[in-house]
Amino acid sequence: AHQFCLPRSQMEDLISGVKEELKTNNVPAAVRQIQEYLEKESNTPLNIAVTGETGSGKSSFVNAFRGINNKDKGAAPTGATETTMYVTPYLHPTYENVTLWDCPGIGSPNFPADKYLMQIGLKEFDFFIIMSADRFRENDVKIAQEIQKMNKKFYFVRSKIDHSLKDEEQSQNDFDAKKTLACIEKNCIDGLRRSGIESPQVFLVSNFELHQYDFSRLHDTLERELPEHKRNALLFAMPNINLEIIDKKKEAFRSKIKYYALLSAAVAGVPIPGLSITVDITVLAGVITQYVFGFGLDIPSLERLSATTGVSFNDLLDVIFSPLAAVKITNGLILKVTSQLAGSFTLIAAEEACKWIPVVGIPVAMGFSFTSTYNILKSFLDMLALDAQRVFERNMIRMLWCTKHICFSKNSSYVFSLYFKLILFIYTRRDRQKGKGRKRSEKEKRKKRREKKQKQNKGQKRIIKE
Ligand SMILES: Nc1nc2c(ncn2[C@@H]2O[C@H](COP(=O)(O)OP(=O)(O)OP(=O)(O)O)[C@@H](O)[C@H]2O)c(=O)[nH]1
Ligand SMILES: [Mg+2]
Repeated sequence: AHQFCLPRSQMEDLISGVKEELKTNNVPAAVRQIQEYLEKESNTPLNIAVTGETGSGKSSFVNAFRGINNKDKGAAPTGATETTMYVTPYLHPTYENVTLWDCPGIGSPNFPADKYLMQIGLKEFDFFIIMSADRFRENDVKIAQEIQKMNKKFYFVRSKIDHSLKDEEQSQNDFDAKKTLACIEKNCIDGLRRSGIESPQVFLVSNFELHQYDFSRLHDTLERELPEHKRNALLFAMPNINLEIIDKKKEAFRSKIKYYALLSAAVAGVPIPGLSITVDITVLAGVITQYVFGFGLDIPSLERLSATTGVSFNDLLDVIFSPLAAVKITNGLILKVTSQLAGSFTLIAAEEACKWIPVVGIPVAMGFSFTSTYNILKSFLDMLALDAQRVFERNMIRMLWCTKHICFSKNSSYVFSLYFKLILFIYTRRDRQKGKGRKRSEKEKRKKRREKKQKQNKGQKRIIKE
């Protein structure tokens, strides 16, 4: 299982800092400390260089990894002719600590292979992706050997696999996608071995279908080989290409909940009424915002997803049930939504009351505070992870219609279960149309939910004022 441990001392420093501020009744300073801590947490830099010969799909890979369509405004320019002329950094749209460096093609007159690395500079690259749309050539191997000399890691990515499969299907009578993929991989590996790379790893990828083929294996490998403190940065920047990634994100978030609960308990130990709630709400708002961004459930991420997958934004909103996804999170909203969670407010009220019972009061209040923060965060994490799953399913259903070779990815068994869901969905809809189903149709329900979400978005300003 994925375990990310927070450096204990940092959290201890935060707790003692917050307690100090609260002793002098300086709530804004305490809140600021918490917000700074949360920001710092997602600031580990990760720099990925994408290189390879011209036209191999480097810029398209940079865009795909960032969840951006080649045609979008902020996309790295792509094209059939030599396009990228300078080493260009592209920040991840949600996690600006993650940068993809789009490099020019190796071996063009402007970038001869022997001067290439010197020209692009090694910068602080954590690893290199060496990309080829065909077999890897002398220039790719030269670069790999240079990178190795610098003690850096590199990974070979064979791109445009969708294209290769289509070509093969058109030219072979006994076309078998699985065999073709194995053959392409073997061909690349053999070529690299012959050129002097000892045990090359090759990942087959389509930049237009990251959920397919080897992209998720590439992520697993990177995750294994990256230093521990960088893994989180990579994981959260990853697009939700399968359920496993969503689960990993959830687990990474879950493993931290106890520390926030400890923070909340420590604050409850300061005997000033009302303080604990103010700080708790700040912690909740900050952490839940991290969940929303991590799962790609914020509005800009959903819009980008809609642009790349072709599923309309409203269709995505239809499968999002949590009141905290696809809205701007404010303390007011958190207060409102947590009050609707069964039990949580009773615990918060009990905690406040307990503080005033001499001797036993404070420890009991701390216990209540720990439990309520823990439970609230866990409930929202579960809810948002489920939303992320449903959004992923919604996209997969669309992909089913558009992709031919979907059964050769990690999502294969899942895709079959989706087929069943889809058939079930069609049947229940038919029943309802006949008037045998429930009173209110699914469509109406969805419309209501969407309207509610829009209202919620509009109501934000009012809540802030309050
Ligand atoms: N079918 C398919 N086409 C791709 C894929 N990746 C890139 N392409 C297309 O290949 C062409 C070149 O892609 P780019 O991403 O511009 O390649 P590049 O390596 O950045 O090229 P330079 O900047 O010139 O070095 C574009 O027309 C892309 O749409 C892929 O995985 N599948
Ligand atoms: Mg390019």
